[in-house]
Formats: sequence, C-alpha cells, structure tokens
Amino acid sequence: MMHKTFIGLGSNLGDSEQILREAVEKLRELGVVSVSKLYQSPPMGPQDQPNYHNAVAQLITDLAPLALLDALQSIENESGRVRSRRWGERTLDLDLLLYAEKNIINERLTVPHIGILERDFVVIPLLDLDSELKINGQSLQSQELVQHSTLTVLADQTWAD
Ligand code: PH2
Ligand code: MG
Ligand code: MG
Repeated sequence: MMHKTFIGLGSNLGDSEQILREAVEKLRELGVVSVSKLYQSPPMGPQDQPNYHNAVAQLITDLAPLALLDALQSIENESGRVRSRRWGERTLDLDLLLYAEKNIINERLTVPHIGILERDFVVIPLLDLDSELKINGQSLQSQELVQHSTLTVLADQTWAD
C-alpha cells in the first residue's frame, strides 16, 4: 500500500543547495519523489543565524510512519548533521509534515507537523506541489501568510533533477 507524504527540507550550514540535492537523491530510494521550487527564507527563531534554503518533497512510499521517520533521521545523520540550539542552525533538517490524511501523536512524531500553517517556508512549497492541498479541512492557499511571503525563489522545480 502506497502513501502520499510530504517532507520539509531545510539547511543553513555548509553548501545548502548541494546538501538538499543529496537529501532528495536519498529520498528517491524510499519511493517516488517530486520537489517544490527551491527557496531562500529568513530564519525563524534566533536571528543571528544564516538564511535557510527550504523546499518540500512529496514522497509516495510504502513505509509506515515510524519507519519513514527512522529513514529521515538516518539521512539527516549521514549528512553530518550539526545542530546546536533549538530553532538554531543545522546542516540538514527533514521534517515529516504530512502522512496521507493521518493524524499521529506519539512520543516521536506529531503529524501534521506542528506549526505548518504558520510557516511560509512550508506552506508555499507545499502549494507548488498541490495548489488544492488542505490540512484538517483548511485550505493552504487561503492562508493569510501566502500573501505576505518572506521567501525568495532560488530555483524552479527542476533544481533536484
Ligand atoms: N527551521 C528551523 C528553525 N528556523 N527558519 C527557516 N526559515 N527555515 C527553517 O527550515 C527553519 C527555520 C528548525 O527546524
Ligand atoms: Mg524543522
Ligand atoms: Mg526537524
């Protein structure tokens, strides 16, 4: 059984574009992947850190939620992930944003991911992949923050081809 999932990608340490490209390559081992445009985004949280590169990948996979989470964490670790402080700089962050229509709450995982609807660097790339997407019945394209985006487009949807 295949499940449609969405993964948030972020990096603001090292060669972020290359790091995100390699992450997408590894996601392709887990199923069928399509990617959003690639964006630059000012940091949420501590302001004394570099801008982020952000994107979202749609992954169609047969992995169960926790198996997928394990795989994402392995990819983060393989990238030599460095993470200092909460909401601080990191080489690679892979967040499981959505898993089919599921609501999941356990010690390791909350899906939909916390704060999705408040983060333009998540909502806008999600809309690249599905302009009709809804989360718990709320349409993404009608969110106020879509009109007040702080993102800059770095590359179109072929960036990880
Ligand atoms: N991730 C964080 C903290 N702050 N800011 C932006 N713009 N993009 C991110 O991906 C991000 C962040 C922790 O995961
Ligand atoms: Mg994150
Ligand atoms: Mg994370």
